[in-house]
Amino acid sequence: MEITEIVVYKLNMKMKYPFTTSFGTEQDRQFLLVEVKNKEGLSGWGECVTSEKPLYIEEFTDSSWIMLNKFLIPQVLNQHIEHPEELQSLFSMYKRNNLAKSAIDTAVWDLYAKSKGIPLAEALGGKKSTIEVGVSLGIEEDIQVLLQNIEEKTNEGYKRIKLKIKPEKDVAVIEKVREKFPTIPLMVDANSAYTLADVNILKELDQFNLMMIEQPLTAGDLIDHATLQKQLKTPICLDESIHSYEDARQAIELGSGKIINIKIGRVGGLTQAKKIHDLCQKESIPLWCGGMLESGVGRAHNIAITTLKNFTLPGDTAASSRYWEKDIIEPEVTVDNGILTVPTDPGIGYEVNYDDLMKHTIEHKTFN
Ligand code: OSB
Ligand code: MG
Repeated sequence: MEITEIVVYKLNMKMKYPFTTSFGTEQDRQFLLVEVKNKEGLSGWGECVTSEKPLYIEEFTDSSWIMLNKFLIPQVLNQHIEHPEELQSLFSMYKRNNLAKSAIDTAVWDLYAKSKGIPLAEALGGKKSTIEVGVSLGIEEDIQVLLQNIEEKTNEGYKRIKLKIKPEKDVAVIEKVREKFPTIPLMVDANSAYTLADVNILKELDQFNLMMIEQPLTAGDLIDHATLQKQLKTPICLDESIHSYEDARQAIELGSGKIINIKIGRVGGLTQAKKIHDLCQKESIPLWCGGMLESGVGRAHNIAITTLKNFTLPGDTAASSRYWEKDIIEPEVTVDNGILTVPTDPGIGYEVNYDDLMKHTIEHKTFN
């Protein structure tokens, strides 16, 4: 594959509903798409799943824009690349910036699969033709609104419900949820809002038969999570603590959690995601695929990686309509009773609608 042109698009896309986590509320998504083109005129697409502000992770849309333009794109433009795994050595001298790296990595994987005429899932070694998915629900001021949201998503058939929590919006909320929905598959995500000083609150969550507690402690931490896991019956799932294969290996060795949420962006792309997958499979650590409120492009990559064997738990890849009035891909991602059918067309298996893309694009830059 010879990559002859790369286009970076900066988009603003308003979600249907605001989404509130322990770190803030987001409704206007600002993120990047990367299109890599080869001589034959094929396009591969990747999403840089940043936000306007560095609230979830240290990267943000403008920092990734610079990272891509100044450092990463020159590494791949007009290069001959046989396989997407070669990006590992092309990018390795640049530290972190995984969301930016992932945008190119995923686009090159898409282009690679398209050039072979096979679905991305197959190129990654995935075998599933359908995947089970859950949904992540934001914090609500009004508990009645939250209960209604849970009822709606449960009726739609999502395979598990994830609730965002933060201090003061935790035990009492989950207690009310469990009163109304005693048996639904339920988990919580704290996005690093607690410390070991809150161990008593976190222990109280043990009584609600939760599938897991996601990232209760500081982003990047492995040691305190290991201390906490020893005191909890509920499995801890790591999100913001896992940025690489080495993080995953050390987390498993330390016992920092029993489950890992893989986000393709956070680990720097599909090659790393697959490597972490293989390690976790060997170590009997179940996985699921996390979400970053993606457009259809990022969503398509999430679907493809979830077809790997050890993604045994339902992830956050809900239908396009849960986020968008109209997604930028065709067809849009649909979910039927919690089951998502993996596309079979080459590459990501969805077409980017160029008119819709340009409607949301505030700036774009072509490299050739
Ligand atoms: O922690 O998993 C998270 C959204 C933005 C940033 C971080 C997270 C999330 C979600 C929503 O939980 C996942 C989704 O529906 O895409
Ligand atoms: Mg999370």
